Amino acid sequence: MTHPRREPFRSIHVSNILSRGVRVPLAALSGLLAGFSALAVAELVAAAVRPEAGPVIAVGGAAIDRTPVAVKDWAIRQFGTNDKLVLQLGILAVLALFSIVIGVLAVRFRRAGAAGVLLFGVVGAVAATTRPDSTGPVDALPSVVGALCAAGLLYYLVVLLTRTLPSSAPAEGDTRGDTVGRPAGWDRRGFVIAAGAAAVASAGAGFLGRSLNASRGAGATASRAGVVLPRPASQARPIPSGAALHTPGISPFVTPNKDFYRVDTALVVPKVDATAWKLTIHGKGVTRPLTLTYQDLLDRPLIERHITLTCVSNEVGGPYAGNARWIGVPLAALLKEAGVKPPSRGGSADQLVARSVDGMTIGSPVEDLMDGRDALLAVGMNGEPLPFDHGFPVRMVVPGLYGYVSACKWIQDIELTTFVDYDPYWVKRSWSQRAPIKTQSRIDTPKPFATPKAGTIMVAGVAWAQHRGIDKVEVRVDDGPWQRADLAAEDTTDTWRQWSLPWKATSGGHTLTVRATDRTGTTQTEERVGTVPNGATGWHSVVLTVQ
Ligand SMILES: Nc1nc2c(c(=O)[nH]1)N[C@H]1C(S)=C(S)[C@@H](COP(=O)(O)O)O[C@H]1N2
Ligand SMILES: [Mo]
Repeated sequence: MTHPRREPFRSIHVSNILSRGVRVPLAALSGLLAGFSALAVAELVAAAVRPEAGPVIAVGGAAIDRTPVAVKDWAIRQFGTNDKLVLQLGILAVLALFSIVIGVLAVRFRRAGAAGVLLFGVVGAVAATTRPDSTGPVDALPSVVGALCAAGLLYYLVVLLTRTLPSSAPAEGDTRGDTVGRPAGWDRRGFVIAAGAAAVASAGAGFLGRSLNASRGAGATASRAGVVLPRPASQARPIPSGAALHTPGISPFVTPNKDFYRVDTALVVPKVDATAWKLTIHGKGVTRPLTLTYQDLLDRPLIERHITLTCVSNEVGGPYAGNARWIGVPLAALLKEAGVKPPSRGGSADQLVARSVDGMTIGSPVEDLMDGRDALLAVGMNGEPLPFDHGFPVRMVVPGLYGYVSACKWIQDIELTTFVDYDPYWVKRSWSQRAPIKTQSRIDTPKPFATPKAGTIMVAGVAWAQHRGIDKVEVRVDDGPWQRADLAAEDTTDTWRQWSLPWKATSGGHTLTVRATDRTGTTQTEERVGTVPNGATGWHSVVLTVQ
């Protein structure tokens, strides 16, 4: 047998037979590069479609939509407000792992590798088009185009890795003899160039996509910066001196915006340009449908109120409650203008469904919104336009109802309907249709497992029963008698109330427990129930060791 002499030229291109020890990592690298390029290209395409249609956001959002309540509650408990970051990192980790697997598989089964990548594209496309904020089939584009590019890239890289040698002569250095039949060679130079070019191009596409997506919010940011909140026609009553205690460690009476809890399903905070924003009010029993601009709202008489907002997912003693000074348009007046009547006066709609720009739906009882309480279409929070995180340009705030049945952020549509006819987002996910806030009290200080010195210790915290008011807070040390805490002055029944109690602490382990009584005379029940379906009950206690 004679072999043609290998020309020096060829030996630059096909320098080696790929040993198994190198092939697997290179195949894995090819997979990773394909995954990275898919995301990068998708990001760029998403900039042309909608940032929210990108695969990571879409898959993350779809995961949130489908997460069982128990898992969602667990995630909120474990990760708090970082839950979304954890979710996205998780998605990236899974994607990286699958990319590696697909890359390694592709060396043996090229077509299967490419098909695996396409399958991922399909998952992204389905997620994007089935999200509640989807604008249609076009949302599939980022995932589809990204996956096509990645499949092509992976196929090409694998070809370079497993190119058949022009001569069947074993190349220098290959002593393993583990190749059967015609040995596979690899185009080292070609691979390095292709992989490098793919990495650079993907990084460029990804970077460009990112910056285009970021600049999309520029109009919204400018519109927010341009807002001058008018003086409210009706100002919040001044906070009574004595409503805000100065006990170290207690929640401040007014929660600063930067510390205000945030609970929503948005992986990308919606950036809405207020100058282009519109709100429509329509539906059952609406005799005069309304369309309002942001300026229309600012031109109306505004009211300013302190209202304490609470999340139904707040566990006993949990952090998801905050008190802010809101400025907004009274919703009841707008509803009246639209011809809406509450059910008690013959109105045909008993549920108002607010819909946000990100497809969230939140349903509130029309009766409650029109019973005289300060239900607001809020534009301002603690003296500034709503922060983006808290619903800019406009959100609802309703005293006495948990956020998921009242506080729609980034609102854009109000539809009057009935509880029989429509289940909003969380109701479809096993939460109650109606959810007034339950009376709760929380010990802010001392903290659990604190080790203070014996002597007089200030026990202090907050209690809330929005729209009913707090009448009494009691504290119990271990199994001792209930002792009445000192209540700070009441601002309004719609705000939480601070309380404190000096305690002569003796050394040893102790359990402090708190309970509140609202103005209807009802004392918080000791019975522990979880947050699902309409809010937790039970007494908050803190265990500590006095030295
Ligand atoms: N668009 C939209 N609005 C929303 C939500 C959401 O997920 N999306 N979450 C609701 C819930 S469950 C609560 S408790 C409040 C929280 O408001 P905050 O984030 O401003 O504190 O917003 C409500 N409004
Ligand atoms: Mo909530």
